[in-house]
Formats: sequence, structure tokens, C-alpha cells
Amino acid sequence: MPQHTLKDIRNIVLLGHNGAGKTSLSEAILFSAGASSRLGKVDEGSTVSDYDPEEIKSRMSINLTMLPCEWHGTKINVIDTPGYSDFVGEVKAAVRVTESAIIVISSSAGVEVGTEQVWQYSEDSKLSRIIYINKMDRENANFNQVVEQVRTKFGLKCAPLQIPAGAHTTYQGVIDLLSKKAYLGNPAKESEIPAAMQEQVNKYREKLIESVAESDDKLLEKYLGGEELILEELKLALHKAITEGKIVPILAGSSLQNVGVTTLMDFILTYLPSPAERKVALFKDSKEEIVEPTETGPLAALVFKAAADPYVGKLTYFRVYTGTLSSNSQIWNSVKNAGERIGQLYLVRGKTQEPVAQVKAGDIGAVAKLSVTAVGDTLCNQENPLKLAPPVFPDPVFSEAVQPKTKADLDKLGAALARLVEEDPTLRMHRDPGTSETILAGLGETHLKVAADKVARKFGVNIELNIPRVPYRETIMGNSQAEYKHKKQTGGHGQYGHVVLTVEPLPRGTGFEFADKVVGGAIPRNFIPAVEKGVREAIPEGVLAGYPIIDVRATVVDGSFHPVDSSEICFKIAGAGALKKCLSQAQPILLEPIMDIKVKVPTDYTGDIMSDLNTKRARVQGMYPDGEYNVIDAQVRQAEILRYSIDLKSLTQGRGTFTMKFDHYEEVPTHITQKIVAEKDATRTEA
Ligand SMILES: Nc1nc2c(ncn2[C@@H]2O[C@H](COP(=O)(O)OP(=O)(O)O)[C@@H](O)[C@H]2O)c(=O)[nH]1
Ligand SMILES: [Mg+2]
Repeated sequence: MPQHTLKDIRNIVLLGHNGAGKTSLSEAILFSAGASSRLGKVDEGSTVSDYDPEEIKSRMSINLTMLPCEWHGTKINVIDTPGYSDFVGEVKAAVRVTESAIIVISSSAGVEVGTEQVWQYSEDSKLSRIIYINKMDRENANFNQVVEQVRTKFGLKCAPLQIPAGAHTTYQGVIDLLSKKAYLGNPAKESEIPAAMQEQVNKYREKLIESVAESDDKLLEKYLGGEELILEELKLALHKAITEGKIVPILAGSSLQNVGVTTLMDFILTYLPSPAERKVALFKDSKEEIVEPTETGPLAALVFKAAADPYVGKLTYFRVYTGTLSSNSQIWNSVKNAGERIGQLYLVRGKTQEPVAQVKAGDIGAVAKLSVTAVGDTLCNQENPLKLAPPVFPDPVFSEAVQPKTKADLDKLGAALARLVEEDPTLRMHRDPGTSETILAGLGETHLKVAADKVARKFGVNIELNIPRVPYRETIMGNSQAEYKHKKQTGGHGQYGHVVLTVEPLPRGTGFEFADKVVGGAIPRNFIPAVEKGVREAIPEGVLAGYPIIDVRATVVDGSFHPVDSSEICFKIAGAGALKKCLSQAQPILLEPIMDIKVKVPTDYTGDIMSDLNTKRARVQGMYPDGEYNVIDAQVRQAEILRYSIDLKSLTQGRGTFTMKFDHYEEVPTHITQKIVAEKDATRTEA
């Protein structure tokens, strides 16, 4: 493909509910543009977009996919995205690097949960939009009904620019309301409007012209003055209104039959903005500067995706906002403050990569094997360290404990998970010191299942996912004093260390403190650090159920030593021993994490959510409205909400979202403590 200038590029993300037909539409676009030689089908696993084995297996998109093609000399960078909410990270990345979105809605299902969500994302990112009502060939296709639904939900700025000719078996194409031409058949042929539809066309056209006129003061004056508006000025005004988000045109088609797709592509060229029409916000030393994009200006390219490719290794995707990035060059990562060597640049389409010498402003490319660069970073020149705002990803809300299936899997686990997390900014991994489990956290059950499949396939590591254990902590209620004498006489040199320790509880959130109040050299100064070391090494395993100790101060108050037999190791052992004894005598208790959660649900669901939170014995702290939603703030024991993302999905048909963060520890009720201690004792005797 030849290089394109800023004006000859359109960056477009396909958004919509899972199953609306985004991937099928992307396939029809590629085929119509001649970028693929046959029209693949999702149901046969033969599309350019869903090429990943996990996508073919599940018959749905999981990743964002770059699908560039050329239409009448203009490059359209189509980005297909997943509709399933667990993969919203991919959607957020794609929305960040595009000027426009096509929101795909099924003509039979209408506006769905996912439609509402992506509408919000596109609104937040101020994208220019088209609504494309797909599946017009379906038996229960109902264009007018979906249009009404869209206008009720998203406002009157959504207006049909086309109407379909026929529906279901009689569906043949679309009528363009502005030009009053019909485009029927596949490939589309310009035809006269069927006589029976003339009246309907006139009605919708009048409405459309009114909306277009309203978007521009001069046009409105003319229109109200009764003057006829000419097609060219209407087109210009419509382009401007769409670019500014004042009008969201509604189009129709059938991706599966490839009808209405070339008219959509023509529409993209005429009405959606090119990168030249969007100013770029650059940050230099935290100061924002708004500039016009140019190919010759200083370089600023945003990294929005990383993926492990079987052939070229780690592939990093970037969008150039201004300047030009060249193959085999040295550039600067302004977020990491480090240089980076750029090798061969590629234009990616599905799973294939075409090597290119340069990627210019407005375009999207990829490069293999970068060493320091991660998603969200900006690539630039060292003498001009610019930054672009990174995509904003949601925090994980669902965790599982990762268990390797075999010893061989264990050895490779850490490295494989690290690479997985590097690729997917909505995945996190950590090792919980309290439970000794490796925790993988993501956006939902499906997200983690797919991640597990991926480590098996890409890195050859087989893992199991289990419900994680609650990271309890231990502390004490009372004060105590105890001593521990480590004394051994084994032939020649003996061992001697003697420590007297006190413990006292500290306020929640203080952690662990060590103090030294030894006077008169009962323990020589040089051994005190050894005592502290022994005490600190004993903290991770409490005396009740083996959980880490927090909110305790241990003070060494006395002891004794032997001039010959005492050593650091002896005082370490005595310190650890004294702590254990002290803790056992100081009314040890278990603490559990209490989480702050914020649940956002459509108002109708408030009652159901409240009663569910009630059964989880959550403490509701407050509630406030946010548009058509209610946000509920509550505190709840972590043990109760380990699977909350699953519960919330089923309670709200996927409409609810929540965030969760650790707030504080609280004492575990006695009967539950007894259960946990008993379980711990059982595993101890097993081992
Ligand atoms: N009848 C009909 N089915 C379609 C059309 N577009 C997509 N589908 C089917 O709808 C299902 C989901 O399509 P897909 O493109 O994967 O949707 P996505 O999740 O939005 O990417 C598949 O079974 C497609 O064959 C269409 O225009 N007409
Ligand atoms: Mg798809």
C-alpha cells in the first residue's frame, strides 16, 4: 500500500455489543476494498480479524485487530474490537487512537447493554460517530424501531441518513437521503428510489435537512428563509456537524451479505474526519500544548497495544500523532526516560505484517522487540521529549489463585505470567505474602480463563485457576512479656542467646514495630540487630493460623549473654522464639480485609443490588445518582465478594460495574476464626 498523507487517512474503531456484527462488518469492508480475496465468516472461523485460536474457538473477538484497507485512494484503518465487557481494555485502547467510531447495532436485537457502554466510551473520548444498523437481512429486522430506540436512549442528534430498501428476504440495499439515490444489490448499483418508498424518503429527508441546517447558523438562516439548500453545502455542513459530534448519522446494511457496505465506506471518506482535522494535545514538562499534526514536526507516537507474535516476537503497536517514525532509527521513550532502538516497522493487518520504511503522522504501525517500552508510553526524539495522554484502563475487579499443573509448569510460570501481564494492561499479577498464592487479577471470569488458555498456547505453561484464599492477618488484643533462652552445649564451643521481650497492640494500620529498651548491657549492643532480625523473620507466620502479624510493637527489654558461646545466630533464634511465646500469651486474633466497593448500576437495579449487599452483610455508606445510574458506596468483607463480578453481572444482565479497593482490617468474628484455625490445623497435620 502506498504511503498516505494526513488527509488521506481515516482511523475508525468498530464498537458494539458482542454479536452485533463488528467482525463481520470488518470482513465485508476488507473484501469490498480488495484487501482480502474472499468474504470470511465468523461462524466458520475464517475472518481476517478473529484469527487468534482463542477467538476461533469461542466465535467472538477477544483482541483489538488492525484491519487497514484502501478505498478510492484513502487509507481506512479499521480497528475491530471485542464486545464482551471482560475485554474492554482493548476497546479503551482502540478508542484512544481513533478519530471516529462506527457503532454497530443488530437490527433485530436493538440497543443492548454493550451498545450503551460503548456509546458512553465514544462520548467520553469525543469521537465522531456513525450508527450502523446491521443484519437488515434478518427475519425480525426492524429499522424504524431501532432508530426510535436509539433516539430515545442517545438523543435526537442521532438521525437516519439512509433508510433501508426492504428488510429480511426483501432487503436489497439503502437509499441515501441527501442525494436521493438508491444503492441496491451487491455490488451496489446506483438506482432510482422505488416508487413505493418515495413518501417515506421525503419525510426522513426533511427531518435530516432540518438537523443539518440547525448545526450551522448561516444554513439555518437560509433554511428558515425558505431557500433551497444545495447538496454541496449540505454535505459540507454535515461533515462538520459529524466531526464535531453534533450529528450522529444512522446507516443500515447487512454485513453477512455485504450489502450496504460500500455505501458505508463512501460515507466514511466523505463525512468522517481525517487526522488532519484533529488537533493534538502534547505535554512537555507537564505543560499542555495543542498543535496541528504534521508529518514534518517533532515526533510523538503513542503506544497502545503489545502482543506476543509467534513470528516476530513481542509486537508493539503505536499511533503516530505528529512527525514521522522511521525504520532502523534511534528514538526516545519520554515516559521511561530511556532510549529505544527501532528496527523494522510494519503495517499490521490481522495476523500479517507488511514491512514499511516509515509510519507518518495520522497512521498506525507496529514494531518488534522493543526493550523498555510499554503500553501508554510515548515515543519521540530525545531533544524534544513530548508526551501524549495514555489510554485509561479499568482496574482489575476479579482475582484467582494460579496453580501450575506440573513441576515443569511451575518453573516457567513466573516468566510466562510476566509476559502475559505485559501484553494486557487490564491484567495484574502478585504474590500474596500471607497466603503464599500467586494471584492473577483481571476484569472477569472469562478474561482470566482466556488468559490461562493463552499462557498454555503461547508459552507452554499449563495452569489451574482457583478461588483465592482470603489474605487474613494476625494481631493481639493484650500485652505480654516472655523470655526465650537458646542454649546448647555440644562438645567444644556452645551456643547461648537469651532474650526477654514484651509485646503490645498498636492501632490498626500501624504495621509492626520493633523497639530496644535493654539497659546496662544485658545484651551487648552488637547483638541487638540480630534479635530484631529474628523477630522480624518470625512475623510472616503468626501463631494462630500462620498469617502475617501486623499492628504489634515488640520491645526487647532484657536478656543475658555468654562471653564465648553467644553469637548472632543464637540471638536471632532467641528473638524469634521470644516473639512466638509473647504472641501466644497476648490474646492473638485474626483480622480480615474489609474492602471499599463502589457499585454503579442503572437506577432500576438499585433495590436488587441493595438486598444482595445486605445478604453479604455489607455496610452501605451512601448512594448518589449519576445520570441514569446510582452509585452505591459500601464496605464489605473481602471473603464475601471474591466472586462479586460474577454476581453483579448476573444481577444486572451485565449493566452494572464496580470498583473495589482495600480499606482496612477488622477482627474476624470468633466462630469464623475457630473455623479458619481448625482448617489450618487440618492442613498442618496432613503435611
Ligand atoms: N443474518 C446476519 N447475520 C449476521 C450479520 N452480521 C453478522 N451476523 C452474524 O452474527 C454473529 C456475530 O457476528 P460477529 O461479526 O462475530 O459480531 P461481533 O461480535 O460484533 O464481532 C455471527 O454469527 C454472524 O454470522 C448480518 O448482517 N446478517
Ligand atoms: Mg467480533
